[in-house]
Amino acid sequence: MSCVLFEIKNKIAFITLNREEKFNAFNREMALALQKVLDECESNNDIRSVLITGAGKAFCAGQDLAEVVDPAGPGMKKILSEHYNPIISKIRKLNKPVVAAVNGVAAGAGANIALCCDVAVAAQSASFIQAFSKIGLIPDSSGTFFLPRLIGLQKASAFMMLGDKVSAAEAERIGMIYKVFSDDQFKEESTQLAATLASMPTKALAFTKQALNNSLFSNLQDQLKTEDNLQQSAAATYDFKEGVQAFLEKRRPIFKGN
Ligand code: LHQ
Repeated sequence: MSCVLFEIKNKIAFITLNREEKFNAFNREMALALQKVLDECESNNDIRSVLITGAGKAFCAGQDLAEVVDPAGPGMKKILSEHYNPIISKIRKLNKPVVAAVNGVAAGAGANIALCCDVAVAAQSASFIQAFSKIGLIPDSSGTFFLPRLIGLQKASAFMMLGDKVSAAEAERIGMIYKVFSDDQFKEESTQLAATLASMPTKALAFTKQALNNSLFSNLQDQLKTEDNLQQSAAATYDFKEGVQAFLEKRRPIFKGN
């Protein structure tokens, strides 16, 4: 069985981290397989939203710690540069919305991969742990970039230094994630969210993502220019014409993603 499952259905790419017995911890094989399917999501025009989840009880327990001490393993140097950093860059650059559907515990790099997605939702029983300090590491996989921006420096510092377990409800309350769904409804609700995103004007969402990426480091004047440029591109799409036409005709728009 493959360590990353990939299925395209109704314009949604479903990616499932699939090392259930290891709580979907990343080894090299899984990290490279995830990169491969993210590339497919980028290039395949039939895909209009992406949903990442975990098989079984956990979302992802971060790095497989057995691999770190395995003399035949990739070694510390490659783990960030060849595994996690390309995954984060691919998700942030992906020209479609990416939903993290956090079905269970998300620890270490697993938590931070979820938090770099465009929309992170969690099941009521899920939790988030910045597990790094407990093993003498620093938070990586973009955690030090996104977490303080999501929840502020104080809570980010405390969670990262203490390695607290943050419940899904708390994560929602403090703005770490978008929403919590009950365990019963989680699969259905997170799929519905991905379906809604897949029905929206895909190019406008990609330009929105580009503008948000830029906003993380720009000043107001630069950001206004970025919005201006991207808005010209959005206004040139079919979906923009359809959206305006549908409004004027008092009907629901049918977006095609181009
Ligand atoms: C695991 C793991 C795991 C292997 C659960 N590895 N087997 C970057 C730079 C370079 C190197 C290092 O890494 C990184 C990035 C990182 O992600 S560092 C952080 C790595 N992750 C952790 O430190 C988390 C370790 N895991 C845990 O703290 C717990 O397992 C959590 C809180 C995730 C879940 O706790 P429980 O619900 O009590 O489950 P469990 O501990 O019993 O785990 C279930 C199974 O999964 C168990 O296997 P077993 O055969 O005993 O049933 C664990 O050994 C295995 N597992 N995490 N990271």
